[in-house]
Amino acid sequence: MTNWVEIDRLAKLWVKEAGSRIKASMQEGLSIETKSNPNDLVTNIDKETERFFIEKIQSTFSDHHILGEEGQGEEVTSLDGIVWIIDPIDGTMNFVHQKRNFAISIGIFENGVGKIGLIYDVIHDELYHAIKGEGAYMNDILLPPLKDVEIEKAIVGINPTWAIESPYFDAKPFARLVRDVRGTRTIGSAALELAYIASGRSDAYVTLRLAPWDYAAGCVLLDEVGAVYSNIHGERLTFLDKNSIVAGNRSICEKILHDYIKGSGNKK
Ligand code: 2AM
Ligand code: CA
Repeated sequence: MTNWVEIDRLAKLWVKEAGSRIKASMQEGLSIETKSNPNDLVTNIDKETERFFIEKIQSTFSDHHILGEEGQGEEVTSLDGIVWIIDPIDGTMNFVHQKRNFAISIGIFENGVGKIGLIYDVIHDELYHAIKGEGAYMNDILLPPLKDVEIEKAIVGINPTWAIESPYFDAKPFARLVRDVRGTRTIGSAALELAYIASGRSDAYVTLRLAPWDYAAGCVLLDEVGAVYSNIHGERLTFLDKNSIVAGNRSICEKILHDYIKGSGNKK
């Protein structure tokens, strides 16, 4: 039988070690490249951190699979078995420009079911972690179940560009949402957006395009506090392809999906 407690112990150890390495590297010069567009950044530290995890996982759990953002693991085309879904640095733009608000994000799945979620806010030394069915924590603090919140009192994470224009979706419902909520925030790391929902710092997160490594760990945390997540059509998220996301407090997500997004024009 799979020893999830032992996997969790090692994963936490490696996340902390990787965090220390990232911190140390920030004293040195970064090598920065762009990927899909001029604002999609990757650094030598993203790649080195991913390699660090790949080496640790492969030498300890030879039968586990690794789906990493920088693609240095194997090509993963199925979620059969145990799959580590890794973003070595989520929020690379923050890492490069702001030197804070980036995270290591690791979701460990078994046959498509999220079993362990780890999101490590390196600079604040805040480790959000969960094992399925055993509650979510921020460091040693157990995170309580989320309570319903009215939309007028909600803090919602959203990138302002989605409320201006989008290649995928009509922007008007997002502009209305931005007007109606108490406040909007853009952290710039999807993993931290989800960790903030799990810890009650934020009530929802809406975004039109994320990859599985951006949200895999966060979904494990969200399950443990009674939060919900889907794509913007209210359908289940998949963990091998890109997805839009509405995540957060159940009451807010239902309202966003039903009163704001439903019936709006999807451009794709
Ligand atoms: P990254 O820093 O690991 O690239 C920024 O709002 C959030 O969106 C970050 O979590 C960022 O992850 C993610 N992101 C940025 N560009 C993306 C893209 N082209 N596809 C999917 N997610 C992206
Ligand atoms: Ca990344």
